[in-house]
This record gives sequence, structure tokens and C-alpha cells, in this order.
Amino acid sequence: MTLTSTTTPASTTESTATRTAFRTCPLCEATCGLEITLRPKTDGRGEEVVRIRGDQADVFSLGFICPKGSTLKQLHDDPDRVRRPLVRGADGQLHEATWDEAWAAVERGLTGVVDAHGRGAVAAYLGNPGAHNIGSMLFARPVLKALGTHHVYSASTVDQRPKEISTGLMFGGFTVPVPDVDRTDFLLLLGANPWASNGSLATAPDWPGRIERMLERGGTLVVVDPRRSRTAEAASQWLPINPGTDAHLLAAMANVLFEEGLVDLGSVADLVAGLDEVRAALAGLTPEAVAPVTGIDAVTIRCLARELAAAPTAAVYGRIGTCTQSFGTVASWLVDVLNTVTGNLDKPGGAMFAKPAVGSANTRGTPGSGRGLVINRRQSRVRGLPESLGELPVSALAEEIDTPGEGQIRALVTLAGNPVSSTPNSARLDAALADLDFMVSVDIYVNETTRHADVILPAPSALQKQHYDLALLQVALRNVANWSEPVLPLDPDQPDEWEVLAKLALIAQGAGTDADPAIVDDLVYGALAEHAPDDVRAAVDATGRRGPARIVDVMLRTGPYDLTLDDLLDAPHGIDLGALEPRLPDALRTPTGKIELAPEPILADVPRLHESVRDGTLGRTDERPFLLVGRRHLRSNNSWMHNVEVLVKGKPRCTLQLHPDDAARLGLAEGDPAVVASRVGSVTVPVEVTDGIVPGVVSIPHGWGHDAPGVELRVAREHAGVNTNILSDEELFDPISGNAVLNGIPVSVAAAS
Ligand SMILES: Nc1nc2c(c(=O)[nH]1)N[C@H]1C(S)=C(S)[C@@H](COP(=O)(O)OP(=O)(O)OC[C@H]3O[C@@H](n4cnc5c(=O)[nH]c(N)nc54)[C@H](O)[C@@H]3O)O[C@H]1N2
Ligand SMILES: Nc1nc2c(c(=O)[nH]1)N[C@H]1C(S)=C(S)[C@@H](COP(=O)(O)OP(=O)(O)OC[C@H]3O[C@@H](n4cnc5c(=O)[nH]c(N)nc54)[C@H](O)[C@@H]3O)O[C@H]1N2
Ligand code: SF4
Ligand SMILES: [Mo]
Repeated sequence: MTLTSTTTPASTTESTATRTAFRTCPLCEATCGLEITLRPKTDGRGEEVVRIRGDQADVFSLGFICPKGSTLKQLHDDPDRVRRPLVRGADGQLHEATWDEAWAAVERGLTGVVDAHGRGAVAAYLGNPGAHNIGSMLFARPVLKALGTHHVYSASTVDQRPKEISTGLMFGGFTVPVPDVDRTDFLLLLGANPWASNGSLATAPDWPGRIERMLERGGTLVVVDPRRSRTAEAASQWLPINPGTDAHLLAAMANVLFEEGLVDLGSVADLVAGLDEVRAALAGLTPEAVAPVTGIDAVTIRCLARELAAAPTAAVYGRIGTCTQSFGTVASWLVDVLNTVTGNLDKPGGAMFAKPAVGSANTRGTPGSGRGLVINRRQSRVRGLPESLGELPVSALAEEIDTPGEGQIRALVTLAGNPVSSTPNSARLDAALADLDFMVSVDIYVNETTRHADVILPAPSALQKQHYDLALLQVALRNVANWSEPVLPLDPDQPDEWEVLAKLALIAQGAGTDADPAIVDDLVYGALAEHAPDDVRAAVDATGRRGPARIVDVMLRTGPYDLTLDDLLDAPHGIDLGALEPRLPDALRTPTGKIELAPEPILADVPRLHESVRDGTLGRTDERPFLLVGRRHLRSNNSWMHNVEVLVKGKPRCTLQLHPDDAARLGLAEGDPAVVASRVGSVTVPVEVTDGIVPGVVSIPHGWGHDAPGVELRVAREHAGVNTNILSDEELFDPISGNAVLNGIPVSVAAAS
């Protein structure tokens, strides 16, 4: 039984009593509340899920759900989901093993590599689901600490790292402004498609509904995207842009504001440092100058800048398309430069800061100033790519494995990650992983990456885990707090995910396979409870809780709303803490206590922006005249939900979108196989002809290509598609963050012979 459950009377059609449980969906960043109906299994062994639908009473999602949310049932029941540890045997195959056998294999494998090559030969890769999982959010860090290596990689450097850096330098800490969609008059959205993704670095259920209500209020939505996405279709205006030129567009808009005297810093005027430096750095990047590279004419750019300045409230928001490109950090920075110079920063209806109940560095310590952010404190061994936030860019992972020498990676730990599917030059990484001395994965599937593991340690299904959105609520469009209890019990012998990680940390540290995960739990709790008043610690101790529940409890009690975990347990639909409120200057964590509008590492990259305007090719060559971009689909979630039949059935989604003019020129028709080739690889993929893409640009979604030998995903294999990251070039990256360029990759396209 779970604390959030209520037993309801048996319905007339069902012979046995059902009960309803509530939990937050952990699949994407929208944090929808789910209402889950369960009934006893006919064999009497526990319960099964009957139905999952949106929780009408959820304080944030109000019943909204997408087609993925209800598939937590299919994911839980999936016969391909790994339920017992797998250990590679002498025959080279993965076999089911006991936990004791698996832990012994992990200890042998890690110790072997550390003894032979030192701790610096072990690497870790952290994947996206870890950010949606309270166990890994609290217990992945101890694993990294215990490994004691600089080789730390994550999905963040194929994602939001440029934004973390631009906002970290401007505001300090993880202090990311989010567009106040519910109250804004004007939303300029670049490189995001919330109709498919449901929003990112801007957490809110039902982005489409929120935008529709904004439009009904008379608001304006302008979408900047090389594709006419579903979001662009709903917009007041779609501005088709050449990939990788958002920074050019935003710089030109800033110049219009400077030139025409439209700069108005509003309520943050006294806090802004560096306005003149920004003006000087951007000088010359006029609408007329950038029009040829962006593909957007100068008059349109000028009008857009004036409209943004004139709107009573406005927010500029950029996401994956603006981050995973060559000017990722500069573009991410310019988004907030525009929010600031139009007086929309920290203003209702503008770009605001969430105030989460737990987990936020900008609600702790001294209000108004802090350590800021220092990047590039060290560089990767082979190519000198920059460190940020304690990690190296994942674009460097393959070469760090396959290049011999001191510090070469010989063992890899993956935690909820599928880098073979998600990161640049996949074929090279795939080959490199096959060559490791040892690899261990905490995961739920045998997929493109984990098929290389020597040990797979299964995590429980989402329905078997507690949940609190420690990361996402830091960027929520409304302040809420929501705790979920497990809906179903753990399988016999299955440790919780946090216990798997705690044990892994202990073994990595050399404490042996018998060490008790409780030791790590006490350490994590102790570090967070260190500054808590004695009475708070006593109250938490009195609950007898362990693991994430105890930790979240102390964080809540010492957080800005004075909540307790019991308060959240009493509120299965969540607690609404209200609309966002202005938070400056208190939320700032820069050393100066100012908004650093002109951070030095970012300004240092602006000359390259000027240079790219002069060059004008955007990387296209005669040999590779197209630019490749990605896209997402509502029924897909990165690489790992294609084993759910209801999500993959229907016409294939892994297609090459191509403009009709380009298709005609290349002699390609709908459904024809096309060969797409970049500097590093080529794939053959069916063509989808559409005028909803800029000529000279093509698009393939990521996360596909499930037909490799050893991949144990029976449904996904039937809908395999191709892995677009075979085309992503590890030499194309944003120099400030080292973040991969996944949009704007020069490719050739030809009919397959
Ligand atoms: N070309 C291109 N590439 C991209 C992108 C793009 O837009 N274009 N997007 C990038 C982005 S934004 C991201 S976030 C990355 C994602 O990159 P990754 O995080 O590496 O990939 P995912 O597909 O999210 O794979 C997640 C892994 O976690 C496992 N898993 C799922 N749930 C759990 C769980 O509860 N516990 C554990 N332990 N494991 C679990 C899955 O089986 C899978 O192996 O991909 C990036 N790659
Ligand atoms: N259904 C679903 N939801 C998801 C995910 C998923 O895989 N499926 N993944 C989750 C994750 S991990 C993330 S990070 C978020 C991402 O959330 P979003 O950022 O909304 O991601 P996308 O839906 O890929 O939208 C990116 C858009 O950028 C456009 N684009 C490409 N290149 C450029 C460019 O150079 N400039 C501009 N302006 N636009 C460009 C693409 O055409 C695409 O329409 O989604 C999350 N939600
Ligand atoms: S939008 Fe995201 S959080 Fe909401 S139900 Fe769908 S996958 Fe889950
Ligand atoms: Mo992501």
C-alpha cells in the first residue's frame, strides 16, 4: 500500500476492488500528475495497473497528460525490461545473475582497471533520466566522488550546457530565467517545439494549452525555427531561419534596440553591469548584415525588435535548437540580454526565476551574491575541450577511450544513459565501447550502449520509485511541490535505484561488496543536514525515514517555504506555492552581486560571430551543401521508449524531411531511400517531402537505430530507424561549452542506388 492511495469501491464491471494512486510523470520535463488505477492480480500476487490518466486535481497539470504518460504501465510490464542483474560470462554473452554475483563482478572489473591504470582510467556517463529520478539526483554524485576521476561526461553537453553556462556567468548558480507564459503578451520562441517536447528548461504541464490561452488573450507567439513545427503552425508568425544563426538574429535585434534608443532595463537597472561592453561587442551585427546568413530579411528583424520592445510584457525563450549549435552559448546569452534590455527580466509576464521548495542553490547562502561560475578549469586530454560544471564534453568521450596514453579511459560506468544513440560520431563511440576493459551500466534495457556492458545493474521501473522533481522545479513556470510515493512495491531482492548507486559508490571507493548502502545515505543526508537547526534534525530523525525521503524532508524543512515531507504526503495532488514572483537581487549568485551582462568568456567568442557573417557559408561546402537538424515527436522520448508498441505503431517517424525543391532536384520522392553523409558517417533513411522545412536544410530525429546485434528490444527492433548521431561530427562544438553541434551539420544527400 502506498501513502497516496485511497481504496475505492469495486466498480460494477470489475470483480475485484480497485484503488487509485497518484504520482508525477517522470518521462519528460512537464511533470504532469497521473491518476493510476490498480487492481489485485488474478493470481493473487500483488497488483497490476488497470489505467493511467491525467490527475484532474493535480495543482499544476489539472488533468493534462500526453500519450507517453499512460505508458508507464507498458514500461513496467515490458518483458524486455531488465529485472535481474546481467553479467557477461565466459561465452561473451550476458546472463542473469544474483545481485551478489553482479556486485562481485563490478568489484573485480573496477579494481582490475584501477590497479592496472589508476582511477583516471575510469569514466562515467550520466544520462537524461537521471535528472527525472530522485534516487540518482541524490546518489549519482557519490558514485562520481568515489570513482575519483576527471573523466565525467553527461547528456548535458549534448543539451543545455550552453544555457547553464550563460546563465551561470550572468546570474550565478543554476539561476535560469523562464518565460512567464501564463502572463506574457509576447513570446519569442527559438529552437523549441513544445507541442512535441512539452517544454524544456521551463517546466510546465500543457505548454500547448498555455500558449493557446495566451493567444486567446490577444498575445503574440513568434516561432523561429528552420522547420514549420507544430508550434510554428500554432504561432502568430513563423520565421524560418538558417540553422545555427539564432545568435546572429538576436544580436541584430539588440542592435536595433541600441540604435533606436529602445533599451529599457526596467526594475533591474541598478543591477546591470556591462551594458556598454555588450553594445560595443555587437556593433556592426545589424539586421542588414545578418540577413543573408539568417535567411530573415532586415525589415522583419527590425520589426521584430520593435515589437518585442513595445509589448507590455514579453519573454524570449530558446531551447535545444539554440543550444546544440555552433553558437550555443552566445545564442543562449543573447536570449537573456534581450530579456534584460527590454525590461522584461524578473518581471511578471517576462522572464522570471522560480523559487523552488528544495534543491536550489539560489535560495541558500547569502542572498544576492555568491561564487558565480568558473569554466574551463581544465581541459580534456586528447583535444583540450573545456571542462564545465565538473564535466568534460561528451564529444570527447570516444577519443578519450580509443586514444592510447596516460589517462586513457579503460572502464566506463553509465548511469541511465545511452550515449551510443545520443552523442556525436556514434559509430566511433560504439567501437570504442566494445574495446573497453570493463563497463557497468545502471539501466533498464539492453540497448545500443548497454549491450557493451560487462554488468547491467537493473533499476526499478518508474512505478516502483519515489519521485520528487529536484531539478525541474528549479525552472518551473509556477512554484509547486509534489512528492510521489511508489505505486508498486519493488521486486523481490531488487534494491531501490538509490541503493544500487550507493552500493556502487562504496565498491568504487574500495569498501567492498559487503558495505552497507546506509553509510552513503548517512553521508548524503549529513552533508545536507549539516546547517539545519538541531530541532529540525531531531524532527527528521524522529520520522525514522531513510534514503531520498529523509533527505528531501530536511531540504523542505530548511527551504524557503517551511514545508515538511508530511505536508506533501498529505497533498497527493501537490501543493501550489503560487505564480512566480520577482526574485532579484536576492537570487543572484555572482561575486559582484550584479547581473553580468557582458561575461568575459562569452564576449571572447563574439568575434567568431562577426567572422561567420563575413564567411557566410555556415559550414556548407560543394560536397556537403545541406545542413542537418533534428526534431522530436510527441510519441517518442529520446532513445528509450521505442519498445512501447502504442508509441511506435503507425507510419515510420524516423524519416529525412526534405524540401520539395530539393527533392525534385535530387530526384527523390516520398518514401525513397536517401543516403545522407557527413564528414564522419552516412545513413540511409526514407524521405519525407515537406514544404515545412527551409530549402537546403534536412531533418532526422535522434534516438533511433535499434537494429544493432545484441540489442534486446523486440518492439523497437521492428521499428528500428537509423541513428542520426552517426552523422554528428565530434569536431563541431560550441567552443565555450564544448557542447555538441547537433543542429547545422553539413551533409550531402543523394538517392540511394
Ligand atoms: N542528434 C541529436 N542527438 C541528441 C539530441 C538531439 O536533439 N539531436 N538531444 C540530446 C538530448 S537533449 C539528450 S537529453 C540526450 C539524451 O541522451 P541519453 O540520456 O544518453 O539517452 P536517453 O535516450 O535518454 O537514454 C536513457 C537511458 O536511460 C535508461 N533508463 C530509462 N529510465 C531509467 C531509469 O529509471 N533508471 C535507469 N538507471 N535507467 C533508465 C534507458 O534505458 C536508456 O539507456 O540525447 C541528446 N542527443
Ligand atoms: N516527446 C518528447 N518530448 C521530449 C523529448 C523527446 O525526445 N520527445 N526530449 C526531452 C528532452 S531531453 C529535451 S532536452 C527537450 C527538448 O525540447 P525542445 O527544445 O522543445 O526540443 P525539440 O522538440 O527538438 O525542438 C527543437 C526545435 O529546434 C529546431 N531547430 C533545429 N535547429 C535550429 C536552429 O539552428 N535554430 C532554431 N531556431 N531552431 C532550430 C528544430 O527544428 C525543432 O523544431 O524535450 C524533452 N521532451
Ligand atoms: S507531457 Fe511529459 S510529463 Fe506530461 S504525461 Fe507526457 S511525458 Fe509525462
Ligand atoms: Mo535533453
